[in-house]
Amino acid sequence: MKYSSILLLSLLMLAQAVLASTVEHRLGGTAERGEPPLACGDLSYDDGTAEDAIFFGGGDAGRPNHFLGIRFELADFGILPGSAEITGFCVSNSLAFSGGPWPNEVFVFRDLDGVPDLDNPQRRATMLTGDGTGFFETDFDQPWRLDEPVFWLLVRGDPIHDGEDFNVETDQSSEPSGRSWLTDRGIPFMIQTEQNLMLRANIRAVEAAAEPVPFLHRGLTLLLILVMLVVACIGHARRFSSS
Ligand SMILES: [Ca+2]
Repeated sequence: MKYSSILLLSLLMLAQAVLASTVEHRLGGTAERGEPPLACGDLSYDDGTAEDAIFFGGGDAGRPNHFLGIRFELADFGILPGSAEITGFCVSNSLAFSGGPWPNEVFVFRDLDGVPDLDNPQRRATMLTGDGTGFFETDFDQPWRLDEPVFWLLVRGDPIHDGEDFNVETDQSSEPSGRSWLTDRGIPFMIQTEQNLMLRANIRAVEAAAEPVPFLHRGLTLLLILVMLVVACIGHARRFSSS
């Protein structure tokens, strides 16, 4: 193995170790179970029951380089790009924690070479979770058409929630889907989580637009009508002259 490869591998292992030390799990005596299973959402990678929750040590919901969420692949659900639009989301809220609920900002992003296009959020809305009162569900102001095979749904730090806590529940009883990601230092330090984050997308089918009548067809139709009128006039004139 080349020196540069060893260095890169070492840096990645160090990054994961540092991140693992800062990302904490919230279960352990303080949580009470609410209303499982999660009975909302159209696209999901979780089994509907939360075993745990993740946060970043507390008070980091105002920091944009802290985010966690899911990379949805439409092919996983047999959906063709352009045939559906995301209308909103739903998120698990079955575990109650002291101090909750907390407002967190949820964003929809395009995929840009395998990572979220953070500079161009497509949709956003605020969620409120952490008190275990049942799932939270909301619609975006406008739906967003899913024209590409992948999109991201992320809970991301935003200055409007400065000082608030992150709180995203996790399914740890089913196999990791490989679609859940998190970071506390931006895109270069994103890692896949073993837990399936319990954030779900709500979608609906896009109705096919009516086929516009081509201009050429309209022209031919008008020409045909004109010819029929001329023929009718000529026939009428002949009958009139012969009578
Ligand atoms: Ca579970």
